[in-house]
Amino acid sequence: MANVEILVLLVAAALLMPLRHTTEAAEHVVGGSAGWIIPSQGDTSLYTSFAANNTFRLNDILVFNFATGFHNVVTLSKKHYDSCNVSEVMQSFDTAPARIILNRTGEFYFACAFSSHCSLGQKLSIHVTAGSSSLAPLSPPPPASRAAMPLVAVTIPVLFIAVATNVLF
Ligand SMILES: *[C@@H]1O[C@H](CO)[C@@H](O)[C@H](O)[C@H]1NC(C)=O
Ligand SMILES: *[C@@H]1O[C@H](CO)[C@@H](O)[C@H](O)[C@H]1NC(C)=O
Ligand SMILES: *[C@@H]1O[C@H](CO)[C@@H](O)[C@H](O)[C@H]1NC(C)=O
Ligand SMILES: [Cu+2]
Repeated sequence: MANVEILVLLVAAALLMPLRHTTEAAEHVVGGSAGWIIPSQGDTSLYTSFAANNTFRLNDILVFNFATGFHNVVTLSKKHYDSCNVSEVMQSFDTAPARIILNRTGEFYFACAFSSHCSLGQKLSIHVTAGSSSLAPLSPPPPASRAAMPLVAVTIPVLFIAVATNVLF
């Protein structure tokens, strides 16, 4: 009898595991270990490749690490982002680390408003998608590495159910 109860608990835990996984907001550290800097001459695609390498979902968090007082983070319109015009900003984050919640879908345009830093490549544009999980129907087809996750999430509960069924019947 006790064994059956333990199995039921295991099945319940296995079913809840993927749920918790998919509702967690991801944190993205902008520029990785380099942080939020003026990219070096040989690495001007630092932030475009960072944007390309990440999937940003609603309520994910961007973390900008920089030297407070030497850089900042501002949000801009697309027009001002494209021309690196930082005279009119939407929001300004002046203290590091700046943690910005991606609280809507669509494009976000970030730059540093310190003199000429934006034109030197300290700018980042990202696209935020609605799907908060890889199982969401609206999200684009997941890349191969992500596709493994739902498979594991489905396989584990199925395994437990199979074990439980064998014991019960
Ligand atoms: C993005 O991925 C490419 C290819 O894997 C890698 O060379 C590059 O360093 C990555 N860039 C960042 C900012 O993570
Ligand atoms: C920058 O944007 C402001 C506000 O929209 C505008 O008045 C100014 O002319 C722009 N500067 C340049 C160099 O385009
Ligand atoms: C997102 O958060 C910012 C503050 O960081 C706020 O100004 C903005 O109105 C919020 N947008 C939505 C859609 O809630
Ligand atoms: Cu800067």
